[in-house]
Amino acid sequence: MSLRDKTYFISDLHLGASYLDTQSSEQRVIEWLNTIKSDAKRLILLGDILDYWFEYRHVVPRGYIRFFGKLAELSDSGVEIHWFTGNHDIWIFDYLPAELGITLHRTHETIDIDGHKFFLAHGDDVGKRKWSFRFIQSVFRNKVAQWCYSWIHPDLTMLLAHKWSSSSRKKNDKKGEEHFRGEKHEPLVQFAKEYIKEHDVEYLIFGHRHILLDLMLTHNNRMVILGDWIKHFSYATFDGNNLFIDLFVDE
Ligand SMILES: [Mn+2]
Repeated sequence: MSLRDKTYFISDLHLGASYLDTQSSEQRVIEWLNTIKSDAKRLILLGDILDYWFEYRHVVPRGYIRFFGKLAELSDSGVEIHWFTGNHDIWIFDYLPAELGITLHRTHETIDIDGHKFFLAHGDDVGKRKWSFRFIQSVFRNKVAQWCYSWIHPDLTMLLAHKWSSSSRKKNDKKGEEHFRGEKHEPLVQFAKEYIKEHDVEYLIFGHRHILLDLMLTHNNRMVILGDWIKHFSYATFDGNNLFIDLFVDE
């Protein structure tokens, strides 16, 4: 038995997205989870793990059975799992945390990992954002709006949600949004640079941008944007002393 001492980070799997082969992407993540289960102490899911999800009071959407089962298996075996919601999986309420034994985080948080301070955020609720994005976000997070939404038939809302998600992805693709725009033009880099002036953190880890970025901000502040599981299949590992970024290559 190897020692369980590692913390793993992934984000932006977008499982269930209509533009992905859901079964094969789910399978790939499960294969990766199998490789980490013997030495993982902690697993941090940094948002947009599911492309769309809405928990009703008594009913939950179809799909993701094997993925959820694997998370439950890890959690039952003692792996501490943290799920930070992104802008695609905000509507996780009390079902998944209870069923899977995970800790849910609705916003960015600084947590201590093996004596090191990590600022963790999906990345959609920090830094400079368009007013339209902020507006939509405040509606999505509004309790009354959520309640009203829950009374629309799910077959309809799910259809619309998947259509919206795939059209916004196409738009981003067209605009070349998913490429590094340079430090000055990356809101998360700008945010991190300001944040470390006033806060005592060593690592800042983000998702959301679907780019792979590993940047030393100062000699003791490092920021990472985790990439995604659509084209990068990337993840980070912290072993208590060092942070590594790897790609999960399918064999
Ligand atoms: Mn996102």
